[in-house]
Amino acid sequence: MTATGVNSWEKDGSRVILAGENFNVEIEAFSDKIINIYASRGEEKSFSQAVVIKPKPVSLKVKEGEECLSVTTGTVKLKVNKENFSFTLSAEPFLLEGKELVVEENIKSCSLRIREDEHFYGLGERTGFLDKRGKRYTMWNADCYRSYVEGADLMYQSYPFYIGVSPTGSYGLYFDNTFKSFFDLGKTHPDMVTFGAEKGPLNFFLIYGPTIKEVVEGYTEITGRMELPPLWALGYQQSRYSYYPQERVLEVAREFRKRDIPCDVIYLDIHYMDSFKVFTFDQERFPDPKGMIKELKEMGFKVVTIVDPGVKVEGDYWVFKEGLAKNYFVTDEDGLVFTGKVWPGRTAFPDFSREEVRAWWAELHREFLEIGIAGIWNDMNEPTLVDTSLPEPPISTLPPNLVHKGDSRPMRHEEFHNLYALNMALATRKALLKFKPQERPFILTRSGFSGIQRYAAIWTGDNRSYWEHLKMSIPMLCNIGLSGEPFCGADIGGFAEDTTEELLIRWTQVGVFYPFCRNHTNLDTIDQEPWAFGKKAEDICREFIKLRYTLLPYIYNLFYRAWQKGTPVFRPLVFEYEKDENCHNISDEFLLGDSLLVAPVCEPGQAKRMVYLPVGEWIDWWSGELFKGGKYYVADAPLERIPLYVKAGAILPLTEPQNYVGEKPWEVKFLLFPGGVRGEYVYYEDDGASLDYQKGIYNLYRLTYERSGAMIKFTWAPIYKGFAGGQKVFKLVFKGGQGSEKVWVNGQEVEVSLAGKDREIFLKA
Ligand code: MIG
Repeated sequence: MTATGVNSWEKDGSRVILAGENFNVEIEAFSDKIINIYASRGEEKSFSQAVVIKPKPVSLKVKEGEECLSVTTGTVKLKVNKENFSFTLSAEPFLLEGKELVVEENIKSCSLRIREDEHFYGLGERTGFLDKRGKRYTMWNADCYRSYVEGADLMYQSYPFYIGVSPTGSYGLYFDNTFKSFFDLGKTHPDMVTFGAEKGPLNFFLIYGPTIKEVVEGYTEITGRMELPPLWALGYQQSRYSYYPQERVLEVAREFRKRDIPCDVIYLDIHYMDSFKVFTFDQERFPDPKGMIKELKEMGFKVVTIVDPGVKVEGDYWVFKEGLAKNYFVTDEDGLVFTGKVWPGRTAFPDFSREEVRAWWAELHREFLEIGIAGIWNDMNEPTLVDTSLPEPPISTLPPNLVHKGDSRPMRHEEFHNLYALNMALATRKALLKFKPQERPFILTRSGFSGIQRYAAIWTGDNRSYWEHLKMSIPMLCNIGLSGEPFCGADIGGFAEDTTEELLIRWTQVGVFYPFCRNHTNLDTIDQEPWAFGKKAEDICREFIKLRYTLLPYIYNLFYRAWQKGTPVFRPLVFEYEKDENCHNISDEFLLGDSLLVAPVCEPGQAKRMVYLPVGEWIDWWSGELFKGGKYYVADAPLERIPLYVKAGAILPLTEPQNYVGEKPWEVKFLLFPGGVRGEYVYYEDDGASLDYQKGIYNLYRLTYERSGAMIKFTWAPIYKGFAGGQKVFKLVFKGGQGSEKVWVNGQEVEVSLAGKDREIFLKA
């Protein structure tokens, strides 16, 4: 508790400054739901690079009482106790009630009282279950290869953001501090959240919902949203550490086509390089990368190469020479270039905090991008040091006192550490936009910080081929999605150690629903391609990978929503059903969008599992059977099936599977699953590749569905037309089996009796 109180206050438009004895607190409204709180001893307020929000003109109203000062935006009210600087946050006319918050005397941390019925989500990439209550986490990017288990603290990425959910409404808290920080969500004091950092400002945003959806929307207003990915990046992707030589890469690609397994991307891991020197090719292993890429392109494959930040220290290696000559590497306090060991041995680290270094790094991609490399994969960018000449090499990072010169002011590594990967991604994005100005950039990164969604997709690093890790990927990806990064996935099959036939099947069945869908494995592990375990596994994997391609229009539309509102693609049930107590900690089921519920099998030998279906009606994807929600069921899950349900009333845009995106134009058909009473779907369509959509070159259609008794009314209407190259005629399929008697389309009766059969009609664009 703090001794200091509010001595005076002053209002300036959307800001109120409360002056205390020992510190001031500035309250600034960025919108009627987004409030920034900054405690200082008078320093100038600034935000980290994660923050991109522009304040909307909101005028704060202040009322002074005997003991309290109330500050309101109209929607959110902060009551400040003048005695001790404690706040009570509430929102009217919504429910958020009495969230008490105390700025600690040291102004390094802050505490909030936890409600008994409160649950916590977000915090990005974290191990463990969905609800983070009772846990403590440190925000400090680190390679967690060895510690990747349930109790792991440090992970590759940091998102100092959580969502508190209780029956009185949801709120979010984003702590804008890039130093090592912590969140204690009721671990040390069961009824208190405490967050803070040793260094850096106590500067945070409170985001009012009242729904989780609106909190995420607010959070991504603060930290930004992803743009649309190129469609091919939503296809199935194949990787290994490492496919080489060149002939092996081609052979893997040919296998996919020969075996009729769709695949869009193949990855080149570190062995393509000459002595692990970035921006080089090993001449023996890859004598003709350009020819290889061309041949792959003819088969419909894209190539993504790994690029690590560490630049090998070697006198006549041009990247090192240039970087050294231009002073582009991170140095110590005396200005000496820092070197540490990674794959190439001694390496120097580009100082991505500076625009000129990012521009240089971008330029280094020229040749790679000119020979047709489609996307870039950034790894080891925590950044990680590992002396690979040692048997059990210790993993570490750059020392805290190194110097980053920065664009506006210098920073020590302790401040820039968590932003290193973000800025490397920014540099990489610059490269892609420079050398492929007509194309949407694709970047995959291992490390990141809040805001990384603006530049890159992420994968969850070096998981293991364990059933536990298959299971863990679900809450982990759910929470990453809630933390503003929709484009995420885990290595399908597991990275470290050997996978098994059954695990690969089960993992592929889940992985085809990951927003980012890539199979990847470690050096020296057994093969893990979909055909690696013989016909049975191959047939099942093929069927599921094809299912992903069938679902691509639906998945792509979820990315459209992510672009618009920051809405996650891969969602926990609680995202859609936050009032349903049963959903608060479901970690072994998830939703893809709002219409598909997936209940994976995460244990060997299991052919049935318990499934919770939330309120409403659900249709079994495989059998068409209708289930009442709000209940638990025992679902059949033989090896070739994963329990999968469609929300009744849903409209899903699907297409025929193909070998790769763009092989043929999509022929989207809408599947309407009657049930429930109404449904609405907005369909988004564009060219899937260029940046034209940002200029309004896309189409939007609205489809609605209403059922009363035996009557179904359906409407179809364009709501925006800006893209002439769109599909001309769509098929609409009413799934039968629900026994409706009459179907009307745009006011015209088209069919009597659906009972038991599907009925197709055509919709003109
Ligand atoms: O551990 O580049 O997480 O996906 O295959 C070594 C080699 C460094 C770590 C990445 C992994 C990648 C591997 N890398």
